[in-house]
This record gives sequence, C-alpha cells and structure tokens, in this order.
Amino acid sequence: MTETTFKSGYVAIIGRPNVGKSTLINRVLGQKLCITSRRPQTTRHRILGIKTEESSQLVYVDTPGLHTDGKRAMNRYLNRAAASSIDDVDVILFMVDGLNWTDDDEQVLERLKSNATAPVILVLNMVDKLSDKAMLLPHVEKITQEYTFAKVLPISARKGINVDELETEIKQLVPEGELIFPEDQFTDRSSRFLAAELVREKLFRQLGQELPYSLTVEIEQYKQEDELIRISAVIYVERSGQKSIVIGKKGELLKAVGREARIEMEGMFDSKVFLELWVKVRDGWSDNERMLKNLGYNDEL
Ligand SMILES: Nc1nc2c(ncn2[C@@H]2O[C@H](COP(=O)(O)OP(=O)(O)OP(=O)(O)O)[C@@H](O)[C@H]2O)c(=O)[nH]1
Ligand SMILES: [Mg+2]
Repeated sequence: MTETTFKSGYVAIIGRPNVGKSTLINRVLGQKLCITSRRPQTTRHRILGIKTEESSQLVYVDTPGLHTDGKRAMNRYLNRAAASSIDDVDVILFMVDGLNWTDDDEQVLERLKSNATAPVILVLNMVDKLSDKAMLLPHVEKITQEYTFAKVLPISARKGINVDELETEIKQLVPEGELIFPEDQFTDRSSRFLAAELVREKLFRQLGQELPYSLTVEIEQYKQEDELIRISAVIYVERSGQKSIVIGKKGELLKAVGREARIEMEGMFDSKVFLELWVKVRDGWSDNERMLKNLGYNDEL
C-alpha cells in the first residue's frame, strides 16, 4: 500500500460546568487524564487527551465549563479558555445533561451560533440516570430547533454507553491527515501539571460543600531520584479560615488528600512517590489577573 487513509484532527468538548466533559475524555482514552468531581468548575485549564489508533489520531480538547457568571478574574479566565477552544478544531462536541437545560447551556449554544465553523455533535450525557429514553425527546427537540447538528447522540460517559458509537461518528467527521503528535504521547501536559491536578481533585472530593472555591495547587518541587519521585506541592487559599478547613482536625483531611493523591500519582507515573503538601494563604489571588498568571492561569493555551 502506498496511500493510507489515516485521519487526524482536534475534537473540542464544550458545555456548561458539571455535565461530564472530563469524564468523557477519560472514558475515551481508557485511562484517567482529566480530574472530575461533583462540583462545578472542576476543570480550569485546557488539556489535550490524545488517542492514537491504527488509522486515526484524535486529539480531544477538555475545556472548563462555560458559565454566565463572568465577574471574577478567575471566571473570565475560565470562559476565555473554553471559548477559544471552539476555534481551529475539526469537530465540536456540545455536551449537555440529558434532561436539564439552564441559562449556562443557552450561553454555550449562543457561542456556537456565532463562532462555530466545525460540525457540532450534540451529546446528551447521563442517560444512565433516565428510566425512559423517551424523556429525552422534548429536550432534544428544543435544542435542535435552535441549531443544526451534524449528529445527536445520547450517551453515558460514566457507564460507557454509546461512547463507541460517538467515536465512530467523530472519525467520520475528521479529515484525512497525518499524525499530529507522536503516537505514544497521550497529553500535552507535563507530569508536574498532572500532579498538581490530582492534588486539586482530592481536595475537591474531600472537602465537599466546605470547599473554598478559590483554591489552587502549585508544584514547588518535582524531582526524579533513584527509587522515587519527590514532589512538594503548595495549596493556596485566600483566607486563614480556609487554611484550617483544608488542614482539617488534627491535620486529618490534608493527610487523606496526600495519601489519595500519592496513590494515584504512583499509578500514573509508574514509580514510588514521596509527596509533601503545604497550605499557604495568598489573599485575593482569584480576582487578580497578575497573581493568576503567576499561578499558571495564563492565556498561553
Ligand atoms: N450518572 C452519571 N454521572 C456522570 C456521567 N458523566 C459524568 N458524571 C458525573 O458528573 C460529575 C461531573 O463530571 P465532570 O466530568 O467533572 O464534568 P465536567 O463537565 O468536566 O465539569 P467542569 O470541569 O466543572 O466543567 C462527576 O461527578 C461525574 O462522575 C454519566 O454519564 N452519568
Ligand atoms: Mg471538567
């Protein structure tokens, strides 16, 4: 064979917070890359998840949830990161919750109307929660009246329902092309970044309703030694009251976060990990453009 019909392209997943965008990427990749939680606004940075198969390479773009509350600098950053990913991609997945339509969904749809040039697949997620698929019909009808989608697919990202079908549809829509990334690369992000994300995920999950929205994690040290990787991470909060919440009674909460994050890091990096966590107060960082940049929230996406 001289000619191949290899296909490759970028696939952006957009939608309001908490509809399951990151869960879908992990499901498609067959391994955890993106952090997920029950809390909205879990994803804060654009992350690429690369899936290479015999005849295709699909580069999935995870994005923060688009939302209407764009007042704080942090929220403006999240919206910019999400909105910019609609440009220059080959396929867009517009993900919604199977039943609930909100103002935030409406805002995402408005952005699609004015900016999307690539074909858009409407992905109705969480169908495992529905007792009857017919319940989707009025929902679908309402959304499809407003936009012409290349395809409409109900799925469950968590349970894996219809995800293969979705991948087949995507492959039909991406153009012929060569490898964009080396075939063994699965993300554009560094181990350092992934380590910080894992700590943040464990905090999101351990803290529940007490979670300070403005909490971020920075890796101060990431050092490969003979037998292990030595990682030191700083958790930034905005007030001293939040610091004691994160540390927990007798340090129990922070200890649990450290333990869970370390176990996942050891799996992800295939190495023993020594993880140290620190909590520091940095007043007002989430509403200060300069501090955001210093903490890695920049627009070099
Ligand atoms: N029942 C059910 N829950 C799901 C499904 N997909 C995702 N979830 C859950 O929904 C919650 C949000 O999932 P995420 O993947 O973090 O959502 P997201 O859209 O990336 O959210 P942001 O990053 O905040 O924009 C998590 O608790 C997931 O486990 C699904 O198909 N069915
Ligand atoms: Mg996410």
